[in-house]
Amino acid sequence: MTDQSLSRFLAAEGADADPVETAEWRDAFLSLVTTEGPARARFILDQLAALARDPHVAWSPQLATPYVNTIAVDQQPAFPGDLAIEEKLASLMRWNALAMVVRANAAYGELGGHIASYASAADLFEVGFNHFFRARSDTHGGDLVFFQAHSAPGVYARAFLEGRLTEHDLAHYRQEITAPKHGARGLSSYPHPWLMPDFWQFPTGSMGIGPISSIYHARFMRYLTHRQLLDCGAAANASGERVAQRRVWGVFGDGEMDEPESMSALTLASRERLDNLVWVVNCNLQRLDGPVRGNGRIVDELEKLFRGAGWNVIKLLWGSDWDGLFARDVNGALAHAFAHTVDGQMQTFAAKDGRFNRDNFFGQNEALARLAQGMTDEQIDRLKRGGHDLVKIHAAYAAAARHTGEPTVILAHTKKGYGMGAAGQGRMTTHSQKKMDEAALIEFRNRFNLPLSDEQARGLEFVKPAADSPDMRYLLARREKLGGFIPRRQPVAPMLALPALASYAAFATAAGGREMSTTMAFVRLLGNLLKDERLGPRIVPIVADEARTFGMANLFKQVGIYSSVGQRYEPEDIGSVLSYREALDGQILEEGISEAGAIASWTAAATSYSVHGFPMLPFYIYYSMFGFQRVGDAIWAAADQRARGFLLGATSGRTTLGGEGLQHQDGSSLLVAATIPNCKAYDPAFAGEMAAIIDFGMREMLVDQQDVFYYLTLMNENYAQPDLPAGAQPGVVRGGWRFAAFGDGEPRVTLLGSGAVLTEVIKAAHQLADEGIASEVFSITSWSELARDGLHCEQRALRGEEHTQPYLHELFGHSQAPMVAATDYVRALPESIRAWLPAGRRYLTLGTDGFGRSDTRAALRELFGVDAARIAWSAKRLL
Ligand SMILES: Cc1ncc(C[n+]2csc(CCOP(=O)(O)OP(=O)(O)O)c2C)c(N)n1
Ligand SMILES: [Mg+2]
Repeated sequence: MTDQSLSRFLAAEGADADPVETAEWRDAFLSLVTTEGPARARFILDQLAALARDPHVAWSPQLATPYVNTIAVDQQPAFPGDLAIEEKLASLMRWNALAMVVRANAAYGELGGHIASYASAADLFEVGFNHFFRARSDTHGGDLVFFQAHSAPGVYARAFLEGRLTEHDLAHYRQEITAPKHGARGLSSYPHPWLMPDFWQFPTGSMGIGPISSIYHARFMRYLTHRQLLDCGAAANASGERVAQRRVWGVFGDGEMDEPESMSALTLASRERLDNLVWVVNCNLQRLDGPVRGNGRIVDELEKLFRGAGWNVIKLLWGSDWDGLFARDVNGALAHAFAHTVDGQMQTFAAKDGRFNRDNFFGQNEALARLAQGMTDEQIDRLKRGGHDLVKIHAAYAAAARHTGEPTVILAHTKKGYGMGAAGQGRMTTHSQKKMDEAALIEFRNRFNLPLSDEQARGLEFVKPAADSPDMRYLLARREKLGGFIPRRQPVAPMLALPALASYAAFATAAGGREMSTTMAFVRLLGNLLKDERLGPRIVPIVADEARTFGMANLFKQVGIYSSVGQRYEPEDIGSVLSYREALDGQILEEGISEAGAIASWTAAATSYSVHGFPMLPFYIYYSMFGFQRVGDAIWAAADQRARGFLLGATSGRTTLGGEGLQHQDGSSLLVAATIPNCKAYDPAFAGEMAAIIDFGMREMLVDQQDVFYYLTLMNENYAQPDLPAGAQPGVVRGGWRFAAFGDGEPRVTLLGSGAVLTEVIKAAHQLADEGIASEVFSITSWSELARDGLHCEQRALRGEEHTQPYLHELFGHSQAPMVAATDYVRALPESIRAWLPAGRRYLTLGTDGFGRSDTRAALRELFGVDAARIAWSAKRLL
């Protein structure tokens, strides 16, 4: 600590009972620093701190530091670019981003969009684009950059200057359907890979998903490196150098930090020493409704939180023009004033002009007033916060990139709606402002020196300098140096060679009536796939502290649990064949009790094909109730980024799980899964079906490169597993097949079932046969695939296009017998196919609507009415 910063600190601390004594201590410490150096000073402080922790003293260190920049002026590196050009370019982007939002809303008031957020984040983005964010190229794997979603107009504005988007495209912001009709490219509201598959990589529109996802991506890059699959650059070597480490950058909002997902994995990032991860939190002190912490300071709060979680914290609070003020402020009047200014007040200072700030901030006391002497109101108005100063931002990013051993967060202080003047800067309502009147446009033009006539400004014309201008050449040269344009999503990936079904799943497809649960069968199948020489290493088994529940403990030994530090202890069960084995090249991702973390891991692996050009195949197995219900939004985001992989909802079925009760028994996940367009959801009853679906899915995703993912429910009920008949696979994959006929003569009823409840359906068929009623039984593997097929056929027919009959007609068109369907899920699931059944067939559905409760399977099935007796009874009623 320098003399100056110490005095600032003391000043900020408040009243001092004995200033003379304080000064003696202070002088002693400063002379120690001067004569013995900082290392010795730190040692002495550690000694004193140990003493001070004596319970009688009860000292605990302050985690917050004064409200000043972490990086001292003399530690700032020289700015390695052309400041004037970069500022000019940033101004153009600000304008074009603003113009596209205002134009869209002038034309169609309903389109929405945001101006104020990018206005506050523009400089934070631009320093990244010009100096840090690397694209994937032949020589570098590229950085992963998470852009704040509602600042997307700024990213489009840059792509326009870069020549990747045209003026015509910008004019179609948020008009994705109309744009192609006008020969333009529609620009999605927020980063959506689904909608712009060659552009956006990471969806961040749902707050909190981006932050947690960025952490798990950074960790997944370590996993790939440690398993020697793909070198993503190592952490620092012994001499502290790091060659070409690929980084994950995320620019997020200060309001967004309140999301539980944003915060939940901070300690994972530090525990894993993810120095490949840098977050920039744009502390504009505002969210949508108002201040993030009007009565406190969000920067202090985040500083304490991140520091406590083991992150390197860089505060980027004040711009270069404050340097002189701080230098002259020997008594720490500024730090003291900041320590007593809450964010709500700071926001008011942002919203008001120079005169107001002179009177109300610098006017607080004599010392502050003296500092502001000699400055005009205009100069006071233009005093920049750190996050608007390219030089300071660069210094912070460079320090973050250099930092080893910890992830870094940069807390960047900015003004929301920066430069929007009286129309929006620092205003409570600025977040949702989408209109600017003519005077405000002219003021903005003036404020940023834009090369626009009054008429052009009023007409919201987009600006782009000539291609051969120094500005444009500079812009392109910077990106070329960093490997090309970003964001850019690469949809192509090498194909993976897959083993034949019979080589790894014969035990399931030819089970010969052996008893097992589909969960056991899946675990065995996974174990076999892991042994495949080519595919095996690409598999990522993921669990959230439920591996033992699902009988997967054997995999601990077989493939090991990934640990970035290996295993530093002798496991208690070391002699056992199921020993808990952690290893640097361990394959299982054991995420502990964090479904949010596990699904983020799954997403990182499931998008590796495009993010890294290196396909991986994740299998995340979890309690099905804690999937779509608990982390549904994260799954939705994974679908958006075209994830490829398997989700396994185990211990599924409201009655099959038995004793676990209301909060565990899942009766609805398949229904939610069906709402995700690229999720193929299955409820297989038999091990052979499960294997056939996984086999088909692997080929669809890894060979045919389709952007789909699979959800399979797995059950824990043991029952006899029949052979999968030859030729059944296509029907299994399409969603259903005729399992068998029961009784003598023409079947008088048709019974449908899925999952474990199919066993009840089969029992019912036997009972009916005993009573002389013949039936046929269909195994429905996927209600949602059947419904989708029906809908698809119907739509084609309505449009007058060539169409086929729904597959349901193929399955059920041959008979007029009444139908009864039973599942372990809410009735809406089997109801979803009703519209596409052959005309005239009566159809009754049974299901498990309502809350679960704990009891035996038999009791639960009786209660919900999905047991054999009720199924048989229902069939007879229909007859
Ligand atoms: C999960 C979720 N909840 C709410 C929103 C709506 N929303 C979009 S931006 C925003 C405010 C963001 O504030 P902050 O994170 O501080 O970003 P700023 O615009 O201030 O940079 C809100 C509430 C959302 N996108 N996602
Ligand atoms: Mg904010």
